[in-house]
Amino acid sequence: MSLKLFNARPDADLIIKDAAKELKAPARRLFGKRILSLGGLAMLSGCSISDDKSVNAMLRKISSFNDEAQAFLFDPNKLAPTYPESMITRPFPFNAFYDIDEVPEVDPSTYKLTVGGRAIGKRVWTLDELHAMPQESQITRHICIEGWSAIGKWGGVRFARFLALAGADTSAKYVAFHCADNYSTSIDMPTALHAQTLLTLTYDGQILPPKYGFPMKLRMPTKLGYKNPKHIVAITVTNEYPGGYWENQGYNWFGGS
Ligand SMILES: Nc1nc2c(c(=O)[nH]1)N[C@H]1C(S)=C(S)[C@@H](COP(=O)(O)O)O[C@H]1N2
Ligand SMILES: [Mo]
Repeated sequence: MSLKLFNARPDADLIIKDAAKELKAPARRLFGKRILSLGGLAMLSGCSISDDKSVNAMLRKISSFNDEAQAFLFDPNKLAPTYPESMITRPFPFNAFYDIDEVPEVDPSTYKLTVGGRAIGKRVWTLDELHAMPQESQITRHICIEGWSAIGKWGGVRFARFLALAGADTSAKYVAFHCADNYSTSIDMPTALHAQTLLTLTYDGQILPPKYGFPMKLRMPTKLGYKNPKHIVAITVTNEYPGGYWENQGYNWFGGS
């Protein structure tokens, strides 16, 4: 690695911009103040930047460093802001990796939620059983990485309570979700146990409509939109990194908001 090489890259500014996107403030400010150069970045990550493959490897490394930093900075006791009813965004936006006319139809009479992996409690749940549990609601802001945010009201079961009844090993690292539309995502255990993480069954006081994830959406105001799975059919508690639909395509895994 020579400094000449770093400076020779005509796309150095673009690479630094990409890397900056992967980092959250205050690390991002180091770029703004020009304290971190492309060369400095390569040295920090221990990667060479001689070709595009190694640049990608470096960006991936920064992203996983970012996951660890975010996990470290996550305060399990800090609550995300909540809002009054008057601030609810109407109509609330729909988003998925397909158009609204392709929203999956889940049959509530045959639907079952399964829990797998590191859990020794109840493993199969019907919707009636989930509705019979104590319900909470929250009015919070959903932030999508595609550049929009909206305030909505979701109601359901506190996920920490659900995990306790499922006998989940809460010392495990990850909780993974598989959805009826084949979407998937996974979260860290501290976020799974956060007080505002709800297994939601309703939207704005009504049964969750198909477009918002019937029969259930895991709602986390501490995480970006793509980490909030809709149409969940299976939950797995695991120590093996599960990834996810967007995460496998390069979205940051921790995805805090
Ligand atoms: N099953 C499933 N869950 C999903 C998605 C998806 O495509 N399928 N998209 C995610 C993204 S990127 C966003 S922004 C939100 C959108 O939720 P909404 O339609 O309720 O606004 O759902 C998230 N959960
Ligand atoms: Mo999103």
